[in-house]
Amino acid sequence: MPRSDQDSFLTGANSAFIAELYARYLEDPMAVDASWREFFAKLAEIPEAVRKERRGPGWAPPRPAMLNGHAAPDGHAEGALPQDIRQAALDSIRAMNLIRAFRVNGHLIATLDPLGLYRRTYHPDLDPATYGFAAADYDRPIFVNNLLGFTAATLNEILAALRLIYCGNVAVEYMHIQALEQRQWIQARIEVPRNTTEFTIEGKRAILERLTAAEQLERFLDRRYTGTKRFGIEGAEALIPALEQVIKRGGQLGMKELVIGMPHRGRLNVLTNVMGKPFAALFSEFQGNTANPEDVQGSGDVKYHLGTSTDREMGDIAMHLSLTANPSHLEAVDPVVLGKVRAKQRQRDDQNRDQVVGLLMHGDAAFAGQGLVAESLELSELKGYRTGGTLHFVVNNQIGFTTNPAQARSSPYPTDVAKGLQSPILHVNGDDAEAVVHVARIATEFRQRFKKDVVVDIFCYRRHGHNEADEPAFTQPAMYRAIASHPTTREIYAGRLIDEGLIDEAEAERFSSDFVARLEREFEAAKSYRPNKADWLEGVWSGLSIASGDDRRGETAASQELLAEVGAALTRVPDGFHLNRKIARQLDAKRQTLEQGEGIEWATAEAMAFGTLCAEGTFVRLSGQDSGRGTFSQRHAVLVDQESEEKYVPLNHIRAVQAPFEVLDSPLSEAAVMGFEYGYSLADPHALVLWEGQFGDFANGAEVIIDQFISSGEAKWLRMCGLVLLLPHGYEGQGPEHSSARLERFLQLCGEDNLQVCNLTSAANYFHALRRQVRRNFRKPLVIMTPKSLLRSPEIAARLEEMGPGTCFHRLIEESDPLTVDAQVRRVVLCSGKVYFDLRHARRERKIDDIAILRLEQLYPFPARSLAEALKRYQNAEIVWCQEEPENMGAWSFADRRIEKVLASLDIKAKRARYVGRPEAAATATGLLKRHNAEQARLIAEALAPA
Ligand SMILES: Cc1ncc(C[n+]2csc(CCOP(=O)(O)OP(=O)(O)O)c2C)c(N)n1
Repeated sequence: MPRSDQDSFLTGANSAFIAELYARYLEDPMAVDASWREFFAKLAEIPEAVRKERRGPGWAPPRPAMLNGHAAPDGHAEGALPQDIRQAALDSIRAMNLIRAFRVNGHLIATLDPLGLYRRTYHPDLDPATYGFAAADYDRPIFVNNLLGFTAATLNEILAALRLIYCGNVAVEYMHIQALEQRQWIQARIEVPRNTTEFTIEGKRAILERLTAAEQLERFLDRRYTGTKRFGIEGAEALIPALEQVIKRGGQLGMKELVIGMPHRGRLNVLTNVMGKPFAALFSEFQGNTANPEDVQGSGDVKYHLGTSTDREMGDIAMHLSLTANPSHLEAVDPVVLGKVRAKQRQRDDQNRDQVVGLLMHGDAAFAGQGLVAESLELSELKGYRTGGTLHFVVNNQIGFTTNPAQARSSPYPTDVAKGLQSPILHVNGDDAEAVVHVARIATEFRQRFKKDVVVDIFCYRRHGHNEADEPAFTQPAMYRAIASHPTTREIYAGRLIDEGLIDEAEAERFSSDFVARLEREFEAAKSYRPNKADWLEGVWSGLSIASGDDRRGETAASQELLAEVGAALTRVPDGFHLNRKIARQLDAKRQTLEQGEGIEWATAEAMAFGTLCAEGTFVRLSGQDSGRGTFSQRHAVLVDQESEEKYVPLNHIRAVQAPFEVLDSPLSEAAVMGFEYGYSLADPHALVLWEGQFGDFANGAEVIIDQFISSGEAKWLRMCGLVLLLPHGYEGQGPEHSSARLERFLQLCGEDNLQVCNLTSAANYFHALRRQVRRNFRKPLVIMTPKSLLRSPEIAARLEEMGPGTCFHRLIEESDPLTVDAQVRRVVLCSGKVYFDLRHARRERKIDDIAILRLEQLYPFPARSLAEALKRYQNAEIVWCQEEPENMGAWSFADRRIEKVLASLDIKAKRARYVGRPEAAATATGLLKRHNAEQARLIAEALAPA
């Protein structure tokens, strides 16, 4: 069907144009465009009723067919008069444009707001007059070619159907979707059934029962714990039956597991009424008891952040549900959930991605405001991150704390950010519980059918203040006056079922009293409720345990045979593969170092760690910006055929049966990608999962993920994670933004054995650190400061035997140059990272033999025992801490007191370390290379200065 976006399309000149086209068509059907040909042909089959109407009163009597000077030939199909057809064509085209306008913009006048405060009733796009219809046109039949299920219908009938489908309590935005099949599916799904679901009586009763549970739980909490924060769901109770619908319909369509993320609002309700957490457990937490057994350590967290998991059964449907614990930071959990979904899909071999599905709930202000939402949505279709679509439910209570939508966003809806993803947006009035369940069903079906994100936007209200102790009338008096007299969703729905004669008042009341009686029983049980176990080492985590002791090397050495096998695979390409010439030379050099067993560069040692793990059956996943090649062109984990651009990943061709190596060039996001990898590592402790920063500096774009999840997740939620962060770090004169990964920040986060922070200067140590991560019986996040200019340096290169039998990771590397006798060593310089090589180089050049230099490869857990062991030799030496970072950065503040403690335990002269390095600074580094060089020379000179 030809169409135009212009409102004037059907008026004046265009009407003559259509007549002209029609005349041409009658002369020669092939003379007009195929779509017009089809249209006129269909019009010729116009039902008799429509034709009669057109010839009847109110119509001009048939004139001799003369259209713009073209005589219409006689005898066209079924003898309809051209004038008649011309008018019918105009009516049809007008009606079709009107229908299209409703499909695009019907939502603008939909009855979405339960409070009716922001309701629009008119929009010119939806006014038939805009398309040329006059008042007299409303009652005559119009041919609409099977749209809306009509062949022909009056304008009144068409409008009634359109309002029902597009402007009622459900409003669907989908015309922005480019995929025709998806648009057509939604159209068919909503237009023919007039955008409603006919629920069975049991279905309706189930909805009321869930609404009752949602409402009564909040009331009960309000009564028993008046004034305690619970971020109640009141006003959005329909969310609860909607989630039930996802489980039910999803189960029918192959879902087996839902990974859920949600904010504070309604969380206690979801935890209990959907996830099945015992009410007694919740009440016990309200009474101030911990969620975990007393003997389990950790800080614990507030009750509306806690996660849980459960198995739900509904008839013959079994569904595993896991609600991910999250911090207050709204939306930060989004990518974490996505990563978990992806990992679980791999575990289940869910290649179609229909068994494990992510479900995210959002507040309207947060969904529109937090950039992490857009970053997370962008992962949706990407290789390596795709999860087959997420179900999003926005609890759109039209307020964010005290902020109105007009201040919370520039876009018309909070959901507009998802339009870029071509997701359908299903807006719904939260007071119409059936409508909410209906859209939840459509969303579930759409996700399973098209494997795409879909958004349900529940327009609702927040019955109380932001939390229950807050006074909302300070800022929104009119809204809260309306809410005060507004019936609850349950009351509305119970009334509807009573009106429909399905239940009576007494039964509705019984729904409530039965549920409250159950809550009372649970309340009593809560008094003696004791959580009997922490659930953190179950399922895929079983067999792992809590980290303990100081000896944490693990078995990380590889056999010579395995090293040889991986080395061979690393330097092998398939026959006929057109290798880039430079890469070919690099591979030759690599082969040589491996054969000679020395000079093995950083990236090769890394590949050897990955390769040995994969060969041993451990899946390795590395994700970061440009990680395939490596920011510094050092990795080349993916080789590209120079003719066909086909990709070849040598580490996936070590042996016939091995675990895969997945290396991903991530989108240009830090927070979402790091969050995703964190989620992945939460769900799969047996994979080595790594996130890499382009430069370490950029990791602070993901600070929320680092602070709120990686460093504290185990203490808050008893959730271990073995994620590795690779952060290029080192002062090389590249300016303030390519020097520092902010080592000091990570060190400041260290406490309670929560992290491992390394600043590595040896490729062999890197090999062992990576393997160690998955070769011990516990998991801890590992932050590694990695080299830049040193990547290809022989100084950090490894010997093959340093990876072989009998070798392991070293937290501290002792002096290895020949020096004077220990007692005459006048200074010990302690350092970490790249500065070691500058110091050693200068010491060798200046032929100094009475200064020892020790490297701390791991800063946390601090290797106090090894350091004490190393320092006790140097009876008479002073101790210097030397770093290239400014004094307020780097490891100094962290190391100072720990070194002091070590010295206090020793019977040697030195009692404290002296600082040598750059003075404190606001920016991490100078932007001027000359100044950098001068600073660096000065600090090296000072560290090695005569006494
Ligand atoms: C990242 C972040 N910034 C600020 C806050 C403080 N805060 C908590 S709730 C809230 C309002 C959230 O509004 P909305 O997303 O609409 O959810 P609602 O509470 O209305 O359900 C704010 C600003 C937060 N929790 N997280």
